[in-house]
Amino acid sequence: MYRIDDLIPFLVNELFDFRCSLCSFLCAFVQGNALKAMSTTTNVSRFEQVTMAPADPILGVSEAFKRDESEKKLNLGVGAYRTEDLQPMVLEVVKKAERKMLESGENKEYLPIEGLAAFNKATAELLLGADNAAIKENRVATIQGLSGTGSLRLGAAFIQRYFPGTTVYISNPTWGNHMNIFNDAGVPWKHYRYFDPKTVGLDFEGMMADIENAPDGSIMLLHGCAHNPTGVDPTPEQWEKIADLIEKKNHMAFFDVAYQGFASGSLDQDASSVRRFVERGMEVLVAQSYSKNLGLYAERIGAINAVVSSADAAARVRSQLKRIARPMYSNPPCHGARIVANVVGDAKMFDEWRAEMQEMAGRIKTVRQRLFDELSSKDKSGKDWSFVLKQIGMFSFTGLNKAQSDNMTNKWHIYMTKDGRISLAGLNLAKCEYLADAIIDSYYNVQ
Ligand code: PLA
Repeated sequence: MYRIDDLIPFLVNELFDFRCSLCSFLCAFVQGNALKAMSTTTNVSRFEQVTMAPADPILGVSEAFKRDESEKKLNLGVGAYRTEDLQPMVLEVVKKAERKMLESGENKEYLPIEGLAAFNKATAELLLGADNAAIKENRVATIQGLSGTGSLRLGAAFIQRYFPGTTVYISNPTWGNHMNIFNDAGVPWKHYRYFDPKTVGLDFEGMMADIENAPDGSIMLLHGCAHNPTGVDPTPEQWEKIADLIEKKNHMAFFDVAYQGFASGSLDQDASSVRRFVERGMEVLVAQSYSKNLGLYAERIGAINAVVSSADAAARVRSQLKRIARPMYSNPPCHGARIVANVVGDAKMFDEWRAEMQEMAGRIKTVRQRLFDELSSKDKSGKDWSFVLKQIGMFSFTGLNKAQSDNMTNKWHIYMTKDGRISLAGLNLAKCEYLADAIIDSYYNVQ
């Protein structure tokens, strides 16, 4: 039996709900009819107020390249590896892993939210070294991500949720998408000095001063190796000083490792910056990508790793990263994860991968050398082009300004980003002379 007193709050609630529903129904009715009237009478779309977005500064370059009908055209925009014939390349070891996967009849069931266990194990080991203490002590929370970008985005969402208001410091310049990622995740960011155009090298003093002056406990986004776009990395001694300062200031490093193996040709050497921090017992976030080193651009395979100070904290961080991933995309795709797990988990295939990666890194070094030779022999002014040789990784940061970069594209049909970056991974020996002519023309004849 209910007493009327007990029912009063319930009735009030019901009445309130009914009033709200009635209100929203009436509003929707009026609004719906108004819109219907608008679109039937004036044919105005509700999307009328949506403005045209600008083309992406990197991927938009490939779209413009496709539209160009010139035979001379050359795409040095996006950092995607091409063969000497300027064709995209699928690594032999990837084809081998795919054949193995097909033969074993893998199914297409959902992966867990955190991704393929074998991949997560392999990727953390590749990053930190299989015998790393943090791995042995279960202090690493690894979540498979949608390649480097998606993994950075998960890390950014985690920062927004657990370190609200903390500023992320990003190198100036950097990969253009870094700013978009933190903006969209609602994370405040600022630049730290990184590149000195006068020396075409690292502005180490500026970088250290900015890290020192950032509020204690800030987050420093660092390129693990092969800095994009400058191709300029700190030396091991400078890394040590950067780690000292970050530790002293109680900052946290967030590494973006998009080119492991592509800077030096060695997976271990290219991970040494991250390992240095981890060996000192510092907590770090690390985003990884297999787009470049395994050529898995379209598979969207990578990971976010949180190396923390206890197994207990790692379990909690992992659970929260999963919680962030679930409403974004539910769970990650399996194909690329299986390729990586197969290649890294099989000693023979792993060696084959290393050989192919060294071949890719080697081809880039060869065109780098040839481009330098062409520039030096053609330019009689005595300008020092040796920065082309000193820069590492996929790119060369030419120092060409926007107008000069426009000239490269409009006159010479050479597609590149407007910050003066060229991807040497899209260049071959045959085109080095033509590229050197275009750079010299743009450098001296365009202001
Ligand atoms: N981090 C850095 C520093 C990068 O240069 C890139 C890719 C990524 C992360 C993300 O790559 P992923 O999502 O494919 O793993 N940069 C490219 C491509 C190669 C791009 O802009 O998306 C570039 O041309 O700069």
